[in-house]
Parts: sequence; C-alpha cells; structure tokens
Amino acid sequence: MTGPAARFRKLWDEIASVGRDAGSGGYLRYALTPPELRLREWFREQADRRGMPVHSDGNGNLFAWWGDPATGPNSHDPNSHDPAGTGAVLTGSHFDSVPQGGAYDGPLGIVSAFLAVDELRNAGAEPVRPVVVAAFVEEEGARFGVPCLGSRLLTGDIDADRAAGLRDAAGVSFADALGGRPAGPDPALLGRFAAFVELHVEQGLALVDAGVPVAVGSAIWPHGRWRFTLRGAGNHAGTTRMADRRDPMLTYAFTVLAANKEARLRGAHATVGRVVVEPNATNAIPSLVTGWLDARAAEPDTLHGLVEAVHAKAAERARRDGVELTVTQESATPLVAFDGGLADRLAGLLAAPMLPTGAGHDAGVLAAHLPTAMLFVRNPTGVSHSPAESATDDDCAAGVAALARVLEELACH
Ligand code: HGY
Ligand code: MN
Ligand code: MN
Repeated sequence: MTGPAARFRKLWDEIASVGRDAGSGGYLRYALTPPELRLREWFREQADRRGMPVHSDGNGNLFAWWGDPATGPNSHDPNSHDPAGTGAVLTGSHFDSVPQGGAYDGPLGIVSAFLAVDELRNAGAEPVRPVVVAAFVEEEGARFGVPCLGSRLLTGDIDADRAAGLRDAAGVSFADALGGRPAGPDPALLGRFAAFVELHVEQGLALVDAGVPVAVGSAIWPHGRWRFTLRGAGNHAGTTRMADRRDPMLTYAFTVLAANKEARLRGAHATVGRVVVEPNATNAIPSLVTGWLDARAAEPDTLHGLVEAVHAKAAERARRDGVELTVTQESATPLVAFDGGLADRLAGLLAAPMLPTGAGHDAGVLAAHLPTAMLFVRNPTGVSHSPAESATDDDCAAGVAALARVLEELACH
C-alpha cells in the first residue's frame, strides 16, 4: 500500500458498497436497518482491529476509545468540562443517509477518524488523554423524522420517551428498532469529553471556489422542519364539480410556491421535498395531504419571518379552499456558532479558511454542551443528499491529515 490517498481508498472501499443502490448509485442507509447495522458492525471491527473498546450510550450511539474510558474527568455536570482539557477528545460522525444520499455525508467523518488514529499511532504519538471515535445514530432523521436523534438523546435535547415513540413509515418505533427504550441523557459520559471535532464532506462549493481541500466550520444556520397537514374532502375526480371541491392538493401546491417565493425574498432556503397524499389515487380528490417544510436562514429572525409568512399564506389559501390546516414544528436547530477559540485555533493550526454552513450536524447539537469544531472536506460537485455528492481520494487524505493534526494538538499535549 502506498501513500495516504491509497490508505484512504483501501479503507473506504470496505464500506463503499454497503447500502448502495446499484441502479442510481445513491445510498439507502436508514438508521438501524440492515445496511446501517452492517456499518455498525464494521465500526466494531475497525475498533477491535485497533484495540479500541467500544461502548454504547444506550441511545444507539457507539464510542470507540483509544485510551482508558475510565480515565479523564468523570464530571456529572456536563458544563464543568475540565478547563485544563484533561477530558477525552471526541471525533466521528454518522453512518445513516437520506434516501438516495451520497457516499460521503457522515461516513467520511468516521472513516477519517479511524485513519487519523492510525496516522497518530504510526507517528508514535502518545495521547495524554483518550481519543474517542463516535458513530451517532439517525443524524439525518430519514427514518424516524427527527434529525440528530442520537446526539440529541445523549445531550438530553430530546425527551427519551418522545424519541422511543417515533415511528418509521412502516410503523416501527425507534425503541423497537433500537431493541429497547433509549437510555436518554448521559451527563457523566458527556462530561468526559473536553471537545468534539466532526469532519464532514462540504455540502456546497465554497472550498472549490477557495481552491483548498479543507476548511474549519464557523457556524451552522438556524433551521427546522415543519409538518403541514392539509385536510380536505376526498371525492370522485370525475363526478365532483370544481366549485364543490375542498381539495387539499391546491392548498399544498400554493404553499410550496409561497415557501419558494418567501425564501427568495429573504435570501433564505426553503424546501418541500416530502409529501404524503391520501388516498393517493389518480381518480380521487385527496382527503389529506401532508407536506414537510425544511426552512433555513443565516439569522434566527429571518428564519422566523420566513416560516411565519409561509404559514400565513398557507392559512389564507386553506380558508379559500375550505381545507383545514395544521402546522406542527417537528425539529428546531438554533444558530450554532462554533466555539470561537477552538475554531480560530484550528484554522490557525491548519492554515485553513473558516466556513459557515446551512447543513445540520451532530456537531451542531453537541456545540451547546462542549467545545465543538467542524472540518469540511472539498466536494468538487458541491452536491449533497444525492448520488452526485463527491470527494477525491487526495482531498479525503488531506482531511485525514488535518484531523490527525487536530487530534494531536488537542490530545497529545
Ligand atoms: O439536513 C441536514 O442539514 C443534515 O444533512 N442532516
Ligand atoms: Mn446529511
Ligand atoms: Mn451529515
């Protein structure tokens, strides 16, 4: 085996085909389904290969420890991270994908973490505190509907009973998929970590424009998900006069267009990418249409104004259509400003630019609980949540080297 790019490719190829749709090239790695379970087994194999004991937090998250899990502060107050930084350094990401997702979103952070550990060991580095590789469960929310479910359970940002009861499209609960009620917050475990650094493929073209392979994250846009439930009157497509209809599909279509317009007016992002129609028959006026709005903006006020405007326009149209509208917020992520001191330190260390993102990450959840940073790796297409997502082996190897440098800086002095 030759250089770092070849080392990356060799490990990457061990998982590249897991959960891949041979037709589209996209990935179907939903949390706790066979492909993702296979990746969790692979995680354990990698940890075993490196003599890293694997612990679970009882929420579906896995943690592979380099260094004794028993060492380091065992603070029961996650806010009392040891200022001397004697706690463990956490890295890693997620395995799960959106439907037809790309190869790199998530797994790149985990594969890079194991390779970074290898690089440190090969260089004879001696961490003075544990280095921990994490695999967080259900980051995309593609199966149970709430993104960053695993990291939110660990931090207590979602109630364990609510999480237990979340159900997938087949009606399987998260608790059933997990094999039991999630344990919920683990402040003792969280208190053992002095910092979290997540490496992730960039989901945009900023690094292509900058001409560099790696950047440090500065912030995550505030964003959330809202479920629009539109209840009308199901009826026959052929015999129901147009004037007599209460068609929720009309309100839905208007809402989608309104979301697009209101986002453009505000320089924000609004997407309606998921809809469920009942009875979903060509010759039946729908009785129920459910659509999900994903809304994001650089500032909280802009996001709030966007959602308010879309809600108001949908409500006004629903009244005209004789349709009953219910809007429910399913998840919310506040503006995440990563730890400025840590981000500056890493940007200086790596001579890398700083980059905000509109994409959510487990790092965005943990950032409220411990010093957190992100590293982004260049994506030549800039596309994500699609089979077109890409990254070159050389840039991935540059990401591994950057992560190894960061872990050396944080864990070996
Ligand atoms: O939706 C997001 O921003 C992330 O990819 N889960
Ligand atoms: Mn994603
Ligand atoms: Mn991701």
